[in-house]
Formats: sequence, C-alpha cells, structure tokens
Amino acid sequence: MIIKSVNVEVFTYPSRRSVDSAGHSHPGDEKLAKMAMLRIATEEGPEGFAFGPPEVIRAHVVEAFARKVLIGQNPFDRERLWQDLVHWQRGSAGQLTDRALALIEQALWDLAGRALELPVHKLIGGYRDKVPAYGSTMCGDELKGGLATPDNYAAFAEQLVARGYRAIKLHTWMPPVSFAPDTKMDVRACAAVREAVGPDIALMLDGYHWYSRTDAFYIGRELQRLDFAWFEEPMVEDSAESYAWLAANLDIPVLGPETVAGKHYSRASWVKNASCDILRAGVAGVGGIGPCLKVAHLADAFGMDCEVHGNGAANLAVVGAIKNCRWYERGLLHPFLDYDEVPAYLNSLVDPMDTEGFVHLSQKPGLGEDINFDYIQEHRIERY
Ligand code: LLH
Ligand code: MG
Repeated sequence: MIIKSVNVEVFTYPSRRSVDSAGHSHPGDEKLAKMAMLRIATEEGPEGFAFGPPEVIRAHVVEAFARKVLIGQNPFDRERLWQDLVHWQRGSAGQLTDRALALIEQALWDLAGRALELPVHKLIGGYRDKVPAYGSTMCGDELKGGLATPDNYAAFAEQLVARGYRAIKLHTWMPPVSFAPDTKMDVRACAAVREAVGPDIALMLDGYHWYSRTDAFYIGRELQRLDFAWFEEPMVEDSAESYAWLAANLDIPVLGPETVAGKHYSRASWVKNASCDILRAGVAGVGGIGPCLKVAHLADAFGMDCEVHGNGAANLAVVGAIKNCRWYERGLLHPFLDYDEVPAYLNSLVDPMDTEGFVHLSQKPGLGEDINFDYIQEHRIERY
C-alpha cells in the first residue's frame, strides 16, 4: 500500500467551551469553533483521519514535514515513518511539535485499522472492550451555580454519581480565578465531594500545577485523610526532583508526568528517579499512540500503573489495549455543559458511557470515529 496524499480540511462547528487567559476550558456562550481534519489517503483506497486544532496541523507543517516523509511510503511502516518525523523535528526549529506528530501517527493507525477492518485497540493490544471512566471536572470558576465553591463541586459530584460515574477527578481553582490558588479552598472542595459521594466512589485531585513543595505536601496529607486515589500535577513538572521528594514524603500515590516534554524518554527518567507512583502519558502529549504504548509498557515492566491522559478516540484505544490503566479520563465536565451531546462533525460519541460508569470501546474499523463527512464538507472554510 502506498500513501498518495496528505491533506487537511478546516471547518467550523458550534461549541460552548471557552478558554481563559491561562488556557483552561470553561463553559461560555455558543460560538463557532474551528477544527482540522487530517486525511491520509492511499493509491489503493483506504484512508486514515485525525482531528485536532488547525494551529497544530498548519499548512506549513503538512507541506514541510508530513508530505515529505509520508508520500510514496507504505502506511503500515508506522515506526519508521514516526522515527523519520522525529528526525525532522530536531531541525524544524520547534515547528513540528509532538502534538502534530501525534495527529499524523494517529491518522496512520486509523488508516491501518480501516484497511484491515479492525478496531485500533484490537490491533495494538486488545485487552478489554469496556473500561470504567472517571468524570474529570473542568477547573474551578467564578460562575454562579458553576464550579465556584466547594458546595458547587459537591452538588456536581452527586449529579455525576447519578449519571453512573464511579470515580471523579477534581480540577480545582487556578489563576485567572481571582482567589486562586488557595490550598485551603482546594482541600475544602475535596472534603465536600468526599462527604457528598461517600466512601465507595474513587476520587482524585488535579490541582493548581505550580504549588510549592510545602503547599503540595499539605494538600497531599489532607487527601490521604480523605482516602483519595491519586494526587496529580500539583507542582511544575520540569522538576523531577521535587516530585521524587513529594512521592517519598506522601503515602498517597503521586501521578505524573502529564505535560513534561520528552515523550517516553522523559517518563523513563521519572521511573528511575522514583518521581511518581503512577506513570502518566497521553497520545497528544508524547507524540502518538506508539510512544504512549511505550510508556504504558515501560510502567508495566516496573509493576506500575500508567493512567492515560485525556479523552478522545486515540487515548481510549490505548486504554483498551493495556491492562495497567484503571480508568478512562472522561471530560472535561461542567454542570453547564452536556458531555453526552454528540459534536456536529461526528454521528455518534467516541466514548459512550453506560449507567454503571463503563465506557464501551467502538468495534468499528480504525479509531472508531463515526465521521459526519457531509457536515464537514458543508462547513469547510479551508483546505490545504
Ligand atoms: O489545567 C487544566 O486545564 C487541566 O489540568 C487540563 O490540562 C486537563 O487536561 C488535565 O490535566 N487532565 O488531566
Ligand atoms: Mg491532568
């Protein structure tokens, strides 16, 4: 099989998510957002797709790197093509990001699955067909009745349990929220949620990401008391030393790294350095499904769990393919938004959840995105 073309279609779709000055998502007024669909096509017919922000998979990235590496090649040679792109990354002056790399590699996996008529999670592992989800809340806000107070978090947690979630992760308040960060508020929100849902729901905290060691230690000890399952990214992840200190001083599992650069290589250093108890990687953050699997297998070899960061078809495929991940991160969730609403450019959700809190993996060929091609064509604003 030979790759003949690599193209991107940018289209608009209605969205009620807005982003604050620090990049955190919150509910907002409905507006038209932009999305890019990457399409890799072959001479023989099969195609592969991946969705991402147009800024990530820009025309320059497609022309200067993706087409140069992919056209004329066998799409099943994923590891070699990924390594070739990684070599281009070094000389790309930061233009070819891990996120762009991930979208290109993800489309190759989608293509392989569609060509072989197999779901990607079966191709890359095939461990399970359903997985428990944790409801991952948006960061706190100052919206009346939103996520503005510990009581708001508690009320929302009760709604999530009624929807079926057996686990909930709080993202608490971060700047530009006027009173954030505030360690005591974070602990009050965690305590209110534990009180609301009782002892049988798993809880996790992903708080402000720039706390000092002292603040992180204080929160971590309170979370131990509240029987939380893990403590995620409470400090800047560039310091693996701070995380080693925190993990050594707390009993609660410390989870990471989520945002640190360096693909699977940096995760290996975190394991060696004992900087975390549970490892972390997401497809977009580490440059693809392949490196995300490498992180999960690395963790497995050290008897560690690897909790996959983020929602979406590619992360769900990895979760379906490995044993050492307990949960799928479903979200981000907010009382003003309906996560179960299907985005306009798809015909169905990629991660439908039943009333017992299990997300069912798609059995469709490829990554299982049920794409509404008519919608995309009608709302296309750019093609390159
Ligand atoms: O700070 C945020 O907005 C969240 O932490 C966000 O990055 C989220 O994706 C996350 O960390 N999930 O685990
Ligand atoms: Mg996180």
